[in-house]
Amino acid sequence: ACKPHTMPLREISTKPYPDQKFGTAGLRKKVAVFQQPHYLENLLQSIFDCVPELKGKTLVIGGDGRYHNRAAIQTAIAMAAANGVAKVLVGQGGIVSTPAVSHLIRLHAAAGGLVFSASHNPAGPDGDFGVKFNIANGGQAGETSTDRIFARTREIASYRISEGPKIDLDRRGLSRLDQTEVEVIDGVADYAALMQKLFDFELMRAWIKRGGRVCFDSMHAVTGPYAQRILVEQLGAPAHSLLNSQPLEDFGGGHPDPNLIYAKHLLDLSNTATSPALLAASDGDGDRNMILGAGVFISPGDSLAMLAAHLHKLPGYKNGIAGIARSMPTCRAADVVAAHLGVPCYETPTGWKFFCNLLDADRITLCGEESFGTGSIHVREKDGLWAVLAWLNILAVTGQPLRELASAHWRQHGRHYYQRHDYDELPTDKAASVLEGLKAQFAALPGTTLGGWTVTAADEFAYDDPIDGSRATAQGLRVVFGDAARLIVRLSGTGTKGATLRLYFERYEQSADKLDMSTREALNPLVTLADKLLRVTELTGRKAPDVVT
Ligand code: G16
Repeated sequence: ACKPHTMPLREISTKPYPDQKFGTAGLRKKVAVFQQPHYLENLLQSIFDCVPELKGKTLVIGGDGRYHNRAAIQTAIAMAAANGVAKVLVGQGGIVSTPAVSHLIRLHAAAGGLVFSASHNPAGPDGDFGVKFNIANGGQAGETSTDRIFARTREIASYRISEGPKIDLDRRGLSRLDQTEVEVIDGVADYAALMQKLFDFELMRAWIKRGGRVCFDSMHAVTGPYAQRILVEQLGAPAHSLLNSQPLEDFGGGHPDPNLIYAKHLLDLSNTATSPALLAASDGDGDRNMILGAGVFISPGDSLAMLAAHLHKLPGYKNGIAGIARSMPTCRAADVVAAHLGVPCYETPTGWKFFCNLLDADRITLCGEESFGTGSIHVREKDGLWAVLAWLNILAVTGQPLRELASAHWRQHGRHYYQRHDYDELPTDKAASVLEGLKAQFAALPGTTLGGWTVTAADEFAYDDPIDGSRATAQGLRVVFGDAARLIVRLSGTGTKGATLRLYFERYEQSADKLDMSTREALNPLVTLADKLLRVTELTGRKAPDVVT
């Protein structure tokens, strides 16, 4: 039933906050920062001011269920009402995954969406919080737009908020706040319906019925309800296939980053005699994925390449793929498949938003990043559960174990060994000195032989968007050794404390006797070479990376 409330709007004066610049994926800060009086309100008002298209239109609101999610959602609804948004769609319990928000925006022709999440960053009163703003195509707002919003946050003096009652986020249905219709919806249903269009649910159900086993870890974050509905209720997987599927405000004290460090238990399980055929995990807001099979870990770059090779076997992609894109630091395995298929492969800066123009223009069907992100044209965000279902469908349609599929792929296309080393919370100047030190050697590097490989190029990556002509500069440093290897260095755009330095190592092997090395063994020569070239220990005082994935 529709309960109308007409309450006065309030114009509240406030000071500007100078630190609301969006990073690689929205604005991420400690919860305490977002809890400062008027902090979130300043940012949201700046969005409403800079995006007048929201007036009179629909706004989708969701979050990953972390601490402060519900409070932020109530603020956003009250401000949407005060700023003339016609309709707000909000997920029940405030829970909607990032890819599901993207889908809801597109499905309901909304003018935009707000996602309250700091992705995989730990949650709770001492953890992180974040805001992402997505536009009408379902993708995150581009840099021109977020720069405008940032500029606005620095001059803003007041914001508008409705003083109406709070919305009951746990009860589905329609209500009204001032002139704005607020609908609390099942955040899972539309997403699950989309997955049914893309994948062969009957075939996957039969595969599970025949004894195919899956283990999916939601890491106490947003994908729990999605996995329960799709994997258990719709595909018939036994309930014990799901781990940590209850979303918790502190993610159970964990770090919902699906990689070999934070989901090591899945790696351990995959190496046992009783391993399920498919093991996977997703992150805080449901956009990342990690894929393993019995006895094999599929790196994100490999996952992208292998999905590209098999995608035409899945119902939603039966016409094949138009092209592929990967972020610059992601290994070049996808490039090899693209060349084999005769489709283009685009190299973009880190950040999913750079894929969106290519997706909108139908230049690409599939895209992915080394940071455990994979997705397709079905939405404008990376999509963790989508990747898991795509792999499940591939296992069901080929009838082959994942390990065999991977070996066959490497035999046909060669293998890209890959690893990322992170140095967290460095003083910004020290992190910058590593980049400067490498840049200073750029002119001298081409033609020199290091560790047995010859440098073919050394540069700072810049990207010219082929659709809108915009240019993104300073997107990371590359030392390229032809097709054989690459060393990439860049600073993270998602950290919340100090600077995070990332080193990426990639080595390509095609000969049959070099396809079964351990990643560590394969990359050791490159790591040694990078030590000499970058002098990380000397410049930062750090002896070893904090995280190796
Ligand atoms: C975000 C972005 C991704 C990016 C990743 C790592 O992921 O959406 O495009 O690859 O961060 O970025 P960086 O290397 O700059 O830290 P998420 O899942 O955190 O939203």
